[in-house]
Amino acid sequence: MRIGIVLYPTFGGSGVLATELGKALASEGHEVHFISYNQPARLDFFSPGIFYHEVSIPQYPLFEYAPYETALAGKMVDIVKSAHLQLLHVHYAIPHASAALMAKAILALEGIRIPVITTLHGTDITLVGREASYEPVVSWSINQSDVVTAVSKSLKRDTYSHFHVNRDIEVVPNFIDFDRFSKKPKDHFKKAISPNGEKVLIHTSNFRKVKRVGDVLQVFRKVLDKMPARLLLIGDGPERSNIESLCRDLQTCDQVSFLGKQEAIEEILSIGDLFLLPSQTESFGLAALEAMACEVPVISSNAGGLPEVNIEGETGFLADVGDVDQMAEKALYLLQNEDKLKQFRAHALAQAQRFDLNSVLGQYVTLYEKALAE
Ligand code: GMT
Repeated sequence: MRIGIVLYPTFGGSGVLATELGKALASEGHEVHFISYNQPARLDFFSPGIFYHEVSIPQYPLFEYAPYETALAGKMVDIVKSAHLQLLHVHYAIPHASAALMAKAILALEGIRIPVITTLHGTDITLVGREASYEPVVSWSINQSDVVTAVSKSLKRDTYSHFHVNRDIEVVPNFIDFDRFSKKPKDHFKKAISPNGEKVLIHTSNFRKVKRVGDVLQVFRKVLDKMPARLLLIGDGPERSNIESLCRDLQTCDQVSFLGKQEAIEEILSIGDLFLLPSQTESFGLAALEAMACEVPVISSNAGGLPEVNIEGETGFLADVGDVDQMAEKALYLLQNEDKLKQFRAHALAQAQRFDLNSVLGQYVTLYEKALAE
């Protein structure tokens, strides 16, 4: 198949997922054309069968806000025609779905049929998409897409409850590539981070408010009150300076390392004992899945799709959003009990294996075939 993938090029979950999906499709022999405003973060190599098309947005003095959606739709029209694409798979509804539908309508006038598959990822539904000025366009583009997928049952439910949607939504979960994400022997690194065998807690995110990174620090403070430990914070974003200042207020700075954006996350996860994800909302929680694939149990909130990924009392524990006491109590329960920790590590890996890339890839391909057949 010749597939166009429209995505955000940043380190965010939807962009990472879309890039990995495209790479996997290409390795199965499909021709994949990525369309975005920048080179996607994990697409920095050459591979036959993978193409990247940059959307450039012409500037004009009249524009206070450059019309990205128009430029994106125009680019899609161009690439569908020149590369003879058979379908467009857009990741994150805003503005990718409506731009794809605009391209589809333009192409229809020329007798070209191009199905649009829209994957809803999370904040496009639970947060920003609900804004009154976006909602009608998001509802319309979900209803008009040929196939719509959501990354969890929870996100599917949220879509029906927040939007005027009257069509089927398929649940296709996030996936993990075990060729990359598995526990690596990194003893030298562990020794450098925790020379006296301190337990290592890890959090990864884009440091937006929705991730509640402050809760990560609060939980860590409570753990530190009972035992020596280290906290590794991976990622960067708007809340970073607030978190640094909270780190000073809580007197945890000597035990916390801000690692910034990291490419080889699996190597860092390999030295982890516990992963913290206390998000306000989380449609799936790809970061938790990546940790579990590296045999790291998870303490998370019970928001959104997290209970579908992190199984209470098996792969980790869940608590209400903001309940840092409960999260710290459960963290200590595991960190102070070697046998339990070992058992939870094994369960975390087994649960991650249910989201193996190879099985989820097949689900997308089946949906592509269905869209092409209609
Ligand atoms: O929250 C992020 O890290 C970014 C966001 C995105 O769309 O780029 O991630 C969302 O999509 C991921 C991939 O499907 C999910 O695993 C995340 O749970 C989801 N984030 C939220 O719902 C907050």
